Order: sequence, then C-alpha cells, then structure tokens
Amino acid sequence: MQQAQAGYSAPVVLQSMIDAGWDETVATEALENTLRGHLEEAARSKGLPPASKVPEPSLADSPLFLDAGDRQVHVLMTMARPRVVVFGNLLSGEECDAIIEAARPRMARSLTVATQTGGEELNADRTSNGMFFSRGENAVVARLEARIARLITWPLENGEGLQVLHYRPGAEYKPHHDYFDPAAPGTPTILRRGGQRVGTVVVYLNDPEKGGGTTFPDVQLEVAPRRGNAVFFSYERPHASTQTLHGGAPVVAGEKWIATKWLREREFH
Ligand code: PD2
Ligand code: ZN
Repeated sequence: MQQAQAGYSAPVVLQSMIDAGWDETVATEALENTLRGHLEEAARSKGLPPASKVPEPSLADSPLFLDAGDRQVHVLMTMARPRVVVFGNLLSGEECDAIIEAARPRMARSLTVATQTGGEELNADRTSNGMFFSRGENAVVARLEARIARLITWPLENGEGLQVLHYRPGAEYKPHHDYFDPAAPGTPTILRRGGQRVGTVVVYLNDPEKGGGTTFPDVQLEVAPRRGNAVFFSYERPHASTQTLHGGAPVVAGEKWIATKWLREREFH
C-alpha cells in the first residue's frame, strides 16, 4: 500500500503482492479498497458529496448476453465514465405494446419531483405526458422489474414505481440529472422514501421515426430509442462530476414512448 502512495501503478503493486505470497483475489480486493479510500479522500477534499454503492451489471469478461432470468438480454454498448450500458432485447414487442396500452388511459401532463418543496410540480423542461405504475402492478410490469433487478444486480424493492412517458412531435426532456439536488430544501423529505437515486433504466417502448434519442451532452453520446432496448446509467454521488447529465432529444417525426425505472440506495416506500 505504501508503494501505491509512492507512485507505483496498480498492476505493479498487485504483482509484487502476489510475489510476496498474497492470494491474487485477496490482493486485488485489498488494493481496490485502498485506492477507493484514496479516491474518496480526494473527492471529499474537493467538497464532493460521499459516494454510494451503485447498481452494476455483471460485465466481467465482456459477455455478449446477460441472463435476466426469463430472457437473454443483449449488451450493445458500455461506457465507463459516465457509467452507461445499452441493452437490447430487454422486452419483446408484445410486452412493449402491453405496457403502452396499460398506461395510455392514465396519461396526464408529466409532473416532476419538486426539490424546492418535496412535492410534485409541472415542469416546463419536460413536454411529455406521463403516469406511474405501482411496483408489480400488473404481470408485464412485474416481469420487467424482475428482469431489471437481475440485470443490474440491485434489489427490486429499491426501485421506484415504473414511470411511462409519451412524447409527441416537438416534445422533449431538456438535459438534467436524475439525482436530487442535495442543497435543495425539499430534498431531505424526498430522501426519506429510500435515499438518493443512484441509477436509471430508460426502456424504449416504440420506434420513433426521427429524433427522440437519449443524449448525454457531457460526452456527446446519443442512444437511439429502439423498441425493446434500454439505456442504463449510474451515478455514485449526487454531483455533476458523474457526467450523467442527460436529456430526451426532441421527437422530430412519429411519437416516443418510454418506461423509466429509477433506482434508490435503499428500499423505496
Ligand atoms: O426520454 C428520454 O430519453 C429521457 C431522457 C432523460 C428520459 C429521462 N431522462 C428520464 O426518464 O429520467
Ligand atoms: Zn432523466
């Protein structure tokens, strides 16, 4: 550990630990913990809020598919920072249609959580209509929730109810962060229901003809909104340094339907 501070690279330190008789797994874990401690200390000294554990798919060895229990999900793209993973085949076309049809009669102009008060408000930055399902509300919602929990190894109970949004041509969701601003007066009230948001899964329920991608302006990434696919991203602290600023680009032609699952640190109630 003194070697890491002395400027040796992690692989060199790891090899010297193995040469000194450490078990490789034990050495790797010790080294990771030490590095994490140093990174956390550096972050704290810059005034950043502390890091939380985040959901994460099992992507060691770069598998082409992940087992989501009752379905093989495709891994289409991964990015380290911001942490973004694009999945294919999370839902069948029929499952997408079933979610849209269950949501359609309940759509109203979207409300967002108001961090000023802890209540809900109309948001001029989000020109879509939306509704929330309660967790496990119907069979297809329950199936999707179970797949997501398995895919990103995060307790199903930590998920908020699924939100469905519908965008017509011209509608968009301006770039924002999904975590709650720690400095906002309403945030302590919001956090009582399960802590901070630490990850998001946006599931695409139809194919908009043109536009409607999910954009990450900090890294100039745009995810195409393909039916049955999903984009997952995580943020270990409620801070812009995670580079998880993201938005829903304006729909240019056709319409866009998505289902969003937000993941909290603890059980959401
Ligand atoms: O519709 C999207 O692509 C989108 C973009 C940004 C959805 C959300 N955020 C969200 O539901 O948080
Ligand atoms: Zn968002």
